[in-house]
Amino acid sequence: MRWEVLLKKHIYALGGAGLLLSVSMLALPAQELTGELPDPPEFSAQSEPVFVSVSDILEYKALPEYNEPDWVTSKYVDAGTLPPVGERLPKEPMVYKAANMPDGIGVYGDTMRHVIGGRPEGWNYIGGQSQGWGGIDIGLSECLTRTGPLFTIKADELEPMPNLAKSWEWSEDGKELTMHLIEGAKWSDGDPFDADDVMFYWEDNVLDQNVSPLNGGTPETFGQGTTLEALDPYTIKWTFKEAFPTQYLYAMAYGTFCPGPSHILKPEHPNYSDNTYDEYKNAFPPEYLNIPVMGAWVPVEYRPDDIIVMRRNPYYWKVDEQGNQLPYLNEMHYRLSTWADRDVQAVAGSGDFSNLEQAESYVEALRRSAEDDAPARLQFGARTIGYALRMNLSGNGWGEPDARAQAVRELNRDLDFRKAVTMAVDRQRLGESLVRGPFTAIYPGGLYAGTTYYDKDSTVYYPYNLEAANELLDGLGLEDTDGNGIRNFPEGTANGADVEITLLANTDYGTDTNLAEGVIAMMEPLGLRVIANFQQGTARDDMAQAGQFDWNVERQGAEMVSVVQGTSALAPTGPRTHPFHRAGTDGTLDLLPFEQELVDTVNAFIATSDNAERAELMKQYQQIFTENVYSVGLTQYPGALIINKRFANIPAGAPIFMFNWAEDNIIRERVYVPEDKQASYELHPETLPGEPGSDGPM
Ligand code: BQZ
Repeated sequence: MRWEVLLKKHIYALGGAGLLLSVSMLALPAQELTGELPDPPEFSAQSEPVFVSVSDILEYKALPEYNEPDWVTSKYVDAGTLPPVGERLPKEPMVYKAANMPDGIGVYGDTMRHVIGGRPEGWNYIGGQSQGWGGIDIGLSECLTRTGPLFTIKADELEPMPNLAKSWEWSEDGKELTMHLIEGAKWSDGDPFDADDVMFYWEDNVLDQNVSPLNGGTPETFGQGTTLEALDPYTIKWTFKEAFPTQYLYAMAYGTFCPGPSHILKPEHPNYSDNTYDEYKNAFPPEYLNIPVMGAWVPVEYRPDDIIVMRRNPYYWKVDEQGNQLPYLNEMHYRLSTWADRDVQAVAGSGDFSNLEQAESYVEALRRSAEDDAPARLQFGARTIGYALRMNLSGNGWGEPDARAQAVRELNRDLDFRKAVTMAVDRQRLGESLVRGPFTAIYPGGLYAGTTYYDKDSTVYYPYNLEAANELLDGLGLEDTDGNGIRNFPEGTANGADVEITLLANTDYGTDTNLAEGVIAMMEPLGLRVIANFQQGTARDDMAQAGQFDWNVERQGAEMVSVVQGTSALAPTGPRTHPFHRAGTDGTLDLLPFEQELVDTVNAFIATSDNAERAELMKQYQQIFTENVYSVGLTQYPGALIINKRFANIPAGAPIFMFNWAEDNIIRERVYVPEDKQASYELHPETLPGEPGSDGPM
């Protein structure tokens, strides 16, 4: 109790006269400002993955015979409204090996009931629309390679798994990569999947500056000057500037190389129609049902603010070793609610799946799932959920800042300013404000403790130190000239106004706004007025992408966990690859010197596959990042997968987030419910998707 009261008292004092106090502690040497980073509290993941090779999981092979649910044969094939399963499958389907399935070959039936907090904008993923997240886009979109399940792969064999690209080979000099697409696979409406779909995504969406594909695929995501061409309907060839940039195979996975149905989208694209780019992006609203997909389930019903229902894809191109066409589950539900409700419904058993990721819900979820009659099991993974305060570092116009915002950008670009902010963040208190117990760790920023490339000795930590923080701001000449407790810009900057900073955060998550409110409160003793700009998910994402923020509190991506996934986002390696520093109005990046070092380090990492060299490069990255407070780490904690106990084939140790989210990691197409446990939740039993754009299932 004592320190809290103390702190409270201390703050008020500082708030009023703080500026005076700090004068006396001038010239504290820099190294005095750093300190020993406390180790994260002991917290062992509840189950370990079974580490295997990619070839233990799957292969591409023609099988003597194929099967499907009996009702598909009797109601559709025999009725002549659907070709026999053998004709619907590719020459060599992807075959999942039974030995790698935790519970073996499955049976058909049942539904997985997801609850999500997002709302679908429409089905044009490559045109930039979100489908509501929570596993919808992950389930609909199949990509050239796959990385979600890589948490089970032996570290020394780590490489993206084949998917739509079933094999590839590098040229002698490593500058060319020839990829072989799965042959004879079809979209869920029976239209052939081939290089046309790949090239439409690349040429008319990634390379087209007027289109921003969802999840941020840009030309630089695959390397400056990289080209892609189709050699024939099932062969594509990449040409890179550097040799053997195996790194880009990760970028060919979810979310940056997942082709869309060109036979449906191309006619709507401005290059092939009179449509505007906006009309192209919005050409397939959520009401448009049966959009062709390569994924296992197709949307057949949409009730706004209520539910999206999906039915099994009759042309899905993956089977088990007995030739049973996947998926095993006939239906997927996505109830449109909130992310917090997802946890509640999963532990209550009225929902089937949740990524427990909001620390505020942990205690209740743990309590409920510990009861004997709990419908769901909960398994914690490693600490891969992390939040940071990110400052917009563009000084040359990204997001078209006004005079006030431009002045804030200049402060953001000042190391002493960022140091002051990070030292005013009391991470212990911030973590405990979310949840007590061994969950949250003191996170200074950069790569996460406990992850592959993390090195503690390379991590610079500026402990909580309000006095020194105020002193640094004094040193920047930010005086409270009008005595209202808020520092002012120096004369000639933003009319000497109060230093006011807007803070963007996502209202879809309590954790995001709680942390943001914590930051706002902790900046007050510094004499900085931080103003909440809390936005709903999609609006927040759009503002963040467009650079319309001074600061934002954000849950970080996979690049901070695995480094190898999303690598190009670790530094501004291209004009539109980085989350908080993108090109200004003149298209150039005004990088700070240490940022250039980070870019060079990341590019060197991409250009080598030598593990020792890579580990060394990431130590340099961590040192430069944390020493320069590239972003202000707020907290880091483990997430937990909540899954209903009736489901089988859930891999042990599946993290909710590593290379991708659990909706990908658990390989849902091979998840099943044993016959005796099946429930009757199907809303459209024994139906298949209808014609693209038609109402409801067939
Ligand atoms: C998981 C994920 C699956 C996006 C989204 C959402 C968007 C972001 C992020 C997570 C949700 C869930 O995260 O929180 O548990 O189901 O969907 O896609 O936050 O607003 O833009 O990056 O993945």
